[in-house]
Amino acid sequence: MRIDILSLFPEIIKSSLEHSIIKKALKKDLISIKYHNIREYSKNKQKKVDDYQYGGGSGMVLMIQPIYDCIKILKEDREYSNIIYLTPDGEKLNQSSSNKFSLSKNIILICGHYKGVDHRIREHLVTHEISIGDYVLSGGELAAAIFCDSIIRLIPGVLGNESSALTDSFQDNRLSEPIYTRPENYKGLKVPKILISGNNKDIERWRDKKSLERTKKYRPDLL
Ligand code: 6GU
Repeated sequence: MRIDILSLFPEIIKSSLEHSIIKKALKKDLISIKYHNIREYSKNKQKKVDDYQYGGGSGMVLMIQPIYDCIKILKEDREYSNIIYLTPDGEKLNQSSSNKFSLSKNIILICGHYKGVDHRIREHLVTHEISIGDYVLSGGELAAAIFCDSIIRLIPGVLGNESSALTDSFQDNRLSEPIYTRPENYKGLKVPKILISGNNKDIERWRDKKSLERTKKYRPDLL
């Protein structure tokens, strides 16, 4: 998979995707991420990328020209099935849409800033508008990093143990069960006995029960 990210502040995203699992996926060439600073595509002498909005109103709007040109150049070299604009008024990302996006070959991500982008970009260039939740961030960069992390870890070969993504919370619309590691007893705080019993069937049943209990308690909307 190749991901091209258009942003005014690519460093914010880059630094979030240079560690741990994602770093390994990059090293193994399971994915490549290219960063494009929108400002570098501006044809304006002062490298201006934003302007006031037509009709009046506060806040600057990202102009269409730099984003249009950058996408045009990228499209000359390969096809993109998903051109995604990250925006709080987009469709909310969830595990099911992450699974779908993780199957893409090439993705373009557009990070808005200030008031947002000229709406013609959304009307004519973008295929999906994605939000990461009902709250507003200063820009799309952190949302882009979250989007990338959530889909990259689902690409086969990225996680060491293939099954570990399948047992994540949300994969079957359930929260995951509680997990523990050594020591068995820490200052009197004990690990549930069943997990040390060695009885795999009982452990499986216990995990299933706990997962359901936690979902009922914290996210009944999932059931
Ligand atoms: Cl994708 N962008 C911004 N700026 N704020 C958000 C968001 C995205 N998702 C939730 N809040």
